[in-house]
Formats: sequence, structure tokens, C-alpha cells
Amino acid sequence: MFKIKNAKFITSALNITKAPPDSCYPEVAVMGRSNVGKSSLLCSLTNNRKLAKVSQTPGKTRLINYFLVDDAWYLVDLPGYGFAKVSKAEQERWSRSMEEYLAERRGIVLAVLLIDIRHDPKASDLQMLEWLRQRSYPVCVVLTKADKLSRSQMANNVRRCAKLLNCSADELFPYSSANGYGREQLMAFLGEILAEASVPLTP
Ligand SMILES: Nc1nc2c(ncn2[C@@H]2O[C@H](COP(=O)(O)OP(=O)(O)OP(=O)(O)O)[C@@H](O)[C@H]2O)c(=O)[nH]1
Ligand SMILES: [Mg+2]
Repeated sequence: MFKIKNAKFITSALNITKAPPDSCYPEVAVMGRSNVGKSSLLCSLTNNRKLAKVSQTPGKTRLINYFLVDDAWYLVDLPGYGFAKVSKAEQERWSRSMEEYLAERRGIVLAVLLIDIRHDPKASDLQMLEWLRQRSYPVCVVLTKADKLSRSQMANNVRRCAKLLNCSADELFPYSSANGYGREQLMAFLGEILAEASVPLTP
């Protein structure tokens, strides 16, 4: 079974030019709307509640945060998009800097897109997924906050979401950072991706 033994914060970067050297480690990039539960997912996967700052205030994570896992791969917490309370100009700056990041960062082996399981994907989620698909990124969609729904509501929403995202239900990972639901499945998937990852080492 794929396991995470330790994870440590490496650095925060405002944009790709400030990021640590590319392709030294394979990267799993976590993205999604503000407040969807990206930082919570990182804490849950690594079993470290203090690893990434979780906040009830959307827009908390404004930098690209790098966490080195088991000295072998990066978990990357990207700034959330679609946060209404920041100015249009700032939202556009974020979205440009994220697109630039995803377009240029060669070490990314998986894009993990988070969507709140309680709500239909928003236009910004569909746009992000479309964008990732066009660039042939390996993508997985994690449906967060699964603890907020009953099992039958969860199953319904997974089916509905699969339809809206034009994918099959088993490409979606319902997940709860609050009670660990779905953690095993997601970890197994990460294990498969990382086992296949061959990132050229650059000095
Ligand atoms: N019940 C429940 N609450 C969750 C879960 N995941 C996150 N939350 C809550 O949702 C809020 C936002 O969580 P964060 O992990 O900070 O979200 P984020 O996507 O990193 O947000 P930004 O950094 O602002 O983009 C916090 O109040 C979390 O406690 C979950 O699985 N279940
Ligand atoms: Mg965050």
C-alpha cells in the first residue's frame, strides 16, 4: 500500500519564476476554487494537521506552496480561483499566473482538481478541466466535503457530477478531509501515478 511517511514545507512562490527548480521531483498539483478544501486535503493525505494553513476565510492560500513528501515528490497547493471578494484585476492576475504555471512546469505528473461534492461544478471548474484536458494533463477530480452528505446523496451527486464533467463516475474521488472517507482510494491512485512518474533530474 502506498504510504506517506513525512512531508515538509519547502517554500512559497508568488509565481513560476520564484518556484523551486523544475523537474527535480515529480509534482502533484492541487487546484480548485477558494475554500473548496485544498489545504485540508494536503493535511489529510499527509496526516499532518499543521502542514498547510486551513481557513474559513476564502482566498487564504495566495501563493504556490511546496511540500516535499518523503524526499521524493512535491505536493503543491495552488492558490484558489473564483473568489468573488478579490478584485477582478487580482483574479485575472491569479488566473494568468496559474495558467502560466500549468503550461510551463514540466515536473507536474498529476493535476488534482477539487470540487465541492454538494454543488454542481461551476463555470470556472469546467473551464479549468477543459484547459487541463486540452493540454493532455493526467487529471483526477476529488469531490470534497463528502462528510456533509448521506451515502445516497453522495452517490447521486457523483453520478450528476460525472455527467456534467463528461467523465465516468469512477474517475471521481469522493473525499472527506474531516473523516478520511475516500483516502485509501486516492492514495492508491497517487501511488500508481508516482510509480510511473519519470521526471528527468536536472542539477
Ligand atoms: N466538513 C468538512 N469541511 C472541510 C473539508 N475540507 C475542508 N473543509 C473546511 O472548508 C474550509 C476551507 O478549507 P481549506 O482547506 O482552507 O480550503 P482551500 O481550498 O485551501 O481554500 P483557499 O486556500 O482559500 O483557496 C475550512 O473551514 C475547512 O475546515 C471536509 O472534507 N469536510
Ligand atoms: Mg488553501
